[in-house]
Amino acid sequence: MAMLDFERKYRVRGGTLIGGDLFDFWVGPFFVGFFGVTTIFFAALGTALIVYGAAIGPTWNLWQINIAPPDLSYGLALAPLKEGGLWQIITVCAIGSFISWALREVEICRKLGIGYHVPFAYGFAILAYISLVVIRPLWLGAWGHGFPYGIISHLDWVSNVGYQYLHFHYNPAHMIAVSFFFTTTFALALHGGLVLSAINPQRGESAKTAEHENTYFRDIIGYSIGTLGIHRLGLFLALSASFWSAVCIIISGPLWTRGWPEWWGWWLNLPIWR
Ligand code: UQ2
Repeated sequence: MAMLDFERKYRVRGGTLIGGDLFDFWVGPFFVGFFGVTTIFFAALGTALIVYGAAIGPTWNLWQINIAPPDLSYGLALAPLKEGGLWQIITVCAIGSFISWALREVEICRKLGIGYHVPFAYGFAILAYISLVVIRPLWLGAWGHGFPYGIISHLDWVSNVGYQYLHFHYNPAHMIAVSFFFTTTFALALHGGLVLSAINPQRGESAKTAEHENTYFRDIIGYSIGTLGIHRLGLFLALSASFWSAVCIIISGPLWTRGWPEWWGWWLNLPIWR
């Protein structure tokens, strides 16, 4: 079906989660919807507060601008604006706009009659962010455990938190997450390479099909996961990377306070070595 015919077919009322027909329209190519409005609202307010935070800060150097969470002494209380209160409101705006965006994705899925895979996947990214700035700080009893909003400052935070556990690469959940990140890039490289090899032919040659793709991998490793399967695998690998990233940071502090290398003592202490 041509795109213009399809537009007429799917640009219809309905599928909204809230508000009925209110905001059920498009602006150019963009669907608006109730959650399009709330996305714009939270994103605009959050961005304005970041710029305000930069304005009252010591630098306009893009790399050095920093909006820090409250001092640990504030615990889980609201802090004054210039003492981390800005960070707290910006965090609410970020979560508000991320979740609004996810719900707008859901409304578009409903209009199209497709599955919720995209918002479901995006939800894992939201989960990873919320793990860092809400779940772990709550569990540790202070918003000051959230990460600071700044290009260099958030890198420093990651480095400092890593060294706090002596050697973060010994965190078993971190190991699993990293392995999933690498496997994801490996799978996408295989998939991108395979698809281009088949359907991006040289001038004068004809495009090949899935049979060629299947045959390539059957010939080389005796197994092809299939055209649908590779996308299922890709989604699983990517979601697993986000999931284990969230696990690895949430357990650091709430469930394990010593160096991660020491965690492997359970292995050295197995009775089979004696
Ligand atoms: C495949 C297939 C595709 C692909 C790829 C494979 C025709 C177009 C990349 C090969 C992938 C395999 C064998 C799985 C590799 C496993 C891991 C954990 C990386 O068979 O079907 O469709 O793109």
